[in-house]
Amino acid sequence: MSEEKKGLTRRGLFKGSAGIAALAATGGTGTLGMLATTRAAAAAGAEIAPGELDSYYGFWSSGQSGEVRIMGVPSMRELMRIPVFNRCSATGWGSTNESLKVMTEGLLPETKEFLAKRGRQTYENGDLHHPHMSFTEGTYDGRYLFANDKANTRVARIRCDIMKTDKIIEIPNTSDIHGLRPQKYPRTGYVFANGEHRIPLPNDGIILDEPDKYVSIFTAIDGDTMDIAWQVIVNGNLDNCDADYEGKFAFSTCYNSENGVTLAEMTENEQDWVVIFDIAAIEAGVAAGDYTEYNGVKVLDGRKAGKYTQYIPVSNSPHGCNMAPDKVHLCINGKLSPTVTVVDVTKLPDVFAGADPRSAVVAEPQLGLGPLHTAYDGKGNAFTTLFLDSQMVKWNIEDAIRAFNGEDVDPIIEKVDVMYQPGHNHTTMGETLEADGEYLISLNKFSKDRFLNVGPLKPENDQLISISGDKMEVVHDGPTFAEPHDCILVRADKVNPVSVYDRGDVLWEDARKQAEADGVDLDWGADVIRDGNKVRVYMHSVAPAFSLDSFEVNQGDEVTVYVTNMDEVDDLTHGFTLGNHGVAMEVGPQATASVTFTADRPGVHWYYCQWFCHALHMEMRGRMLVKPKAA
Ligand code: CUK
Ligand code: CUA
Repeated sequence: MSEEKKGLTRRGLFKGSAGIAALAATGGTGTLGMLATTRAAAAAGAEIAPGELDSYYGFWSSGQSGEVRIMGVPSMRELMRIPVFNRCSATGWGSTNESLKVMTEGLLPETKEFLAKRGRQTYENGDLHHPHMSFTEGTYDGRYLFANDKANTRVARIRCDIMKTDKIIEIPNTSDIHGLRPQKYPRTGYVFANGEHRIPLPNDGIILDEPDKYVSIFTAIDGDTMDIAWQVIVNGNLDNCDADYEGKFAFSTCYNSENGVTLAEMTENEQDWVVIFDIAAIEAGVAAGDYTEYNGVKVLDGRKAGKYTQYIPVSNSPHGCNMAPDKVHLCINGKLSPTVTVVDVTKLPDVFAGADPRSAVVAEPQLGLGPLHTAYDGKGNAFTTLFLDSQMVKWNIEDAIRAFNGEDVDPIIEKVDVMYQPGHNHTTMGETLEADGEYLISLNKFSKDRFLNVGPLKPENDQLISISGDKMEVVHDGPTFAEPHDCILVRADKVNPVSVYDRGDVLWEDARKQAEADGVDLDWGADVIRDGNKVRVYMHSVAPAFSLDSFEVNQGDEVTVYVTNMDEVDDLTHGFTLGNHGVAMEVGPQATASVTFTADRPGVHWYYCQWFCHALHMEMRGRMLVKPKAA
């Protein structure tokens, strides 16, 4: 990667006051009255000029919006949105046959039935909290992103070559997938997913208001096939999770050890747990048949501490669960307690061998009010969000251990105000062995007065903090719509998407098979095939025209339109929108997309290309002629 791409050139240029003066003189502001953050951004190299590329990809969750967003960091420019659990008017996600296949094939049979009764093929919403990239040997490998849907108990996979979702599976036996992390070593491998809310197993109505019989389930998904490898029943509600750098353990924070159903019951105990999963022991248990099968999944019982699970007591209601890139320390964020509990994962084999679970705790610094999540700079320091204090606290892990051992040291290095109420934070490459300590993101739940008032519903505020110097410096404020919980910051050279699709892509293999069966050329077709009351329309597009400028069907026909974009040019996306039928889809260069609908409205209906592709883009259109049924 070039120095330019990494942003080092600018960083070098603008470091120090001389650089800032130079920027003020040449930046066209006319005065020296630059905003404090602009000046700080320039000083930190966080300002990216027009045409310059960012040094990191940011993959942002969008919470209840159900999508993943790609950001450029440090510019904080939003580059793209990847529809996942939501529907998308621009791309047709949720209405094309290709996207519906992804959205429906992994649903449980009873869910399909439930939705079909409501005239739907899939859910229309999702609550996506945790997007994380696949790993090889402890660092990002650029293959996939995985993400959870808390609302409808699903896990999705996004292909990073084309930045589209290619698999969505519903997780049986559990309710509301929350925490999600990929296995870091030797590779992903497993994707670990926490079922947050406790339900009866099976949840068939036999057990209702008997909360002591509810269970929570930890799921391991095979990231290559997106099949469920195994599940483990645990005690308490699972919240967030992570994995170690040796492929031995996974961890989950666990609240509600009281097994309560009301807030008062759930927060009654002084202590909750972090659950430790021994991966090799669980695999051996599966091989030995020590499981019960529910919905075709092998479910092991880890409710009692034993060979599969251990429970390390921590303060009531912990939240974030973050493995440090030093390969040793796991931070459990206190939430209701002002502490972070530091577990030394090298001591976990002793715990499984019978040592006191608390013997693995090596530090418990008091950091401030409402610690939710922790990120790392790869230099021994940790950064923890303080939700209630609206602060980011930088602290040193070794100093925290020394203080825990009775030495008179303060592990806290610095606190900086963020606006306001931060949830997740994330550092550049911070959840990998290549943590580089350049930038830190604070995803703040409230923006209050930071932006123009847009009514009662305010945006969130994502702040970028430079951490490469001695002092933390907030260098950017950025509003975001509902609701980033989590993000990852990936060095740009780790991600290498294509610009033009491969005609051999599996995405349209169903279309390819149907075209073959119809004796039609999917690539260059201009054909209308009638098959009873089913009509298949094949057309291709080369700017600025579709290969069919009209086709005729009968009222009541079930029509499938296949559009193949034969342009081979970067960024030359066409589309197909059929007026008054709720049909619109993106067709990328060298891609095929298809959509099926009933032609129930007699008359003339125009279809047009909805991505501005050419000087004659407005002329890129045609007519569907629908012959009325004989009266
Ligand atoms: S959770 Cu939202 S701030 Cu779903 Cu990772 Cu902590
Ligand atoms: Cu093709 Cu616009």
